[in-house]
Amino acid sequence: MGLLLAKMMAVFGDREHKVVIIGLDNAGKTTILYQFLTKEAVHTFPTIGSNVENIAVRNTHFLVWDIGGQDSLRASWNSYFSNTEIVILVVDSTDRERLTISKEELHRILAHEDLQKAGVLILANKQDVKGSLTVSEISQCLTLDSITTHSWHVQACCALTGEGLPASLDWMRSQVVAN
Ligand SMILES: Nc1nc2c(ncn2[C@@H]2O[C@H](COP(=O)(O)OP(=O)(O)O)[C@@H](O)[C@H]2O)c(=O)[nH]1
Ligand SMILES: [Mg+2]
Repeated sequence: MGLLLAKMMAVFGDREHKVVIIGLDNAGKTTILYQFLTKEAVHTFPTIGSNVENIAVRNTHFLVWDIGGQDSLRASWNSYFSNTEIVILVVDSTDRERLTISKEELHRILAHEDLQKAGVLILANKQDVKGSLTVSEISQCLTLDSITTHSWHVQACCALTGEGLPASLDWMRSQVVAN
C-alpha cells in the first residue's frame, strides 16, 4: 500500500464495517439505531423494510442495518447477512414470554454460513423498566455460555437514555479493529 494511502486511511478511517441489528418487533432496535446516531430518543414506528445508517466511532465506520422483526419479516433476515461483521441481537428485557423465541433466533443465526466470522452483541434493552430481567438472567435464558464458535458480548442498556450504548460501540470497535 502506498504511504500516502496508508496516511489517508489513518486519518479518514478504514472501510465501512457492516452491522445488522436483529431482534423481535418492539425490542427497541430502531430506537437503538437512532440513539447511536443522534444520542437522542426518537419516536419510532414499527419498521417496515429496513433502516440503514452510517455510524462513526472515532475513525471506525459502521454501516448499520435495522431490519424489521415481525414474524413475516424474520424469514428475510438471511438475505441481509452477507459480509456482516457484527450482529446485534436486541432483547426486550421485560418480555419474558418471548425470550425463548429470541433464544431460538440467536442460535439459528449462529449456524448461518454467512455469519461464521461475525461477532455477536446481545443488548439487554429496557433496563429502565422496573422488574426487567437482569443481564445474568437473560444470559442464562439465551444460554450464552454455550457459545464457543463466535466472539460475543452481552450488554445491559436503555435505548431511551442511551445508557450502555457507548460501551456497546466500544466493544463493536474493538471487534473490527482486532480483525
Ligand atoms: N422503557 C423503554 N422503552 C423503550 C426502550 N427502547 C425502546 N423502547 C420503546 O419500545 C417501543 C418499540 O421500540 P422500537 O425501537 O420501535 O422497536 P423495534 O420494533 O425493535 O424497532 C417504542 O415505544 C420505544 O419507545 C427502553 O430502553 N426503555
Ligand atoms: Mg423498528
